[in-house]
Amino acid sequence: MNATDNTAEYLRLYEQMARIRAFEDNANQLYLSAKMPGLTHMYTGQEAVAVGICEALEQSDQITSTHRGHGHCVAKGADFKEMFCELLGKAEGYCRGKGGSMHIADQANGNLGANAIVGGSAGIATGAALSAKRLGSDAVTVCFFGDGALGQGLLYEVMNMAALWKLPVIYACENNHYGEYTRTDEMAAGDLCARAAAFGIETHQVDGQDVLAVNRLARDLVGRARKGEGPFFVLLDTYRWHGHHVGDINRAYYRPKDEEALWKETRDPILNFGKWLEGEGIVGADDLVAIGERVRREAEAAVAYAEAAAYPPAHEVDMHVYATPGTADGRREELHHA
Ligand SMILES: Cc1ncc(C[n+]2csc(CCOP(=O)(O)OP(=O)(O)O)c2C)c(N)n1
Repeated sequence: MNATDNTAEYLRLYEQMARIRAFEDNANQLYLSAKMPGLTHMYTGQEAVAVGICEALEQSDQITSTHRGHGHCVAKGADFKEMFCELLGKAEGYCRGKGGSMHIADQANGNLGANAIVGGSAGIATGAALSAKRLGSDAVTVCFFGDGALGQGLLYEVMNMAALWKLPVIYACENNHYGEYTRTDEMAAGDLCARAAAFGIETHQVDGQDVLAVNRLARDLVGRARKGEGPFFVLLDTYRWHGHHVGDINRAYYRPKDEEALWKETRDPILNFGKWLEGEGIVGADDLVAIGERVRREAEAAVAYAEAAAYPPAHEVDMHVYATPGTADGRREELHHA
């Protein structure tokens, strides 16, 4: 098959990665201009992981995310305006402004939520997969987590269950080589995939900067998980461009500047995919510039919207914390007054 046969899919992969980058650039600006309360963790540099995987999923499939969660959220279909409102604590945000960057959930699109607890979403993802299996749906759940979560016991408890019960879950470990300020090889012993393989889980490794390679693998594994061949474990080699969080500016004491430069200059997933698209004659340079401009305008318009949006009223301070049992979407249904 000719590469141009898949033009629409390729352009979608490119645009979704560009949207994440534009979102993060604007989130960083909001922090730097002191408009955003608290800190946030940039996903910049890792876009091919979230997009390659989420583009292999249906809207009804589910994901769980991490403290570095904006990329997963955008890739699974979230709306920029609701995301920026959440970052700025506004009432129209995904959690009515009460969760912030690290707690965005978007159940309508199958995003069960970011999670500030490292490894915390592993139990939720496995539970979602168990639920899908018992309900007889063919939904697949992807559990995104960082290499730091490999130090959390919960992950091993749930991988054991998932393997025993053949659950439709994919554990996607984004190895960006650092957990906060420590190199992964200084905190995780041995072969990382061997940890999952010990439970009899089929494991895969893929270049997390290559969106096509990630997407190809994800399509295969999602299809197989749907047929009951799960669970799977995928190790994705990637790199975060920014600090651990937006306030982590001077990183030279734990991460060499030339290492950062090398990843940015030679392994930018968006730039490299763009070059490939051009080289294959699928798009021209102008087309890529136009996509970049479009997503930048979309992000800026959403920021302006969020800046002008209202904060929740003071009398709602103890509301919207717990969902009413039995409702599918706690945010949109009538909620308990806590
Ligand atoms: C249970 C727990 N321990 C420690 C922390 C503090 N903490 C926040 S992020 C982080 C590093 C996580 O590294 P990794 O999982 O590799 O994700 P990355 O930040 O690299 O995306 C740590 C230790 C936490 N949030 N939760």
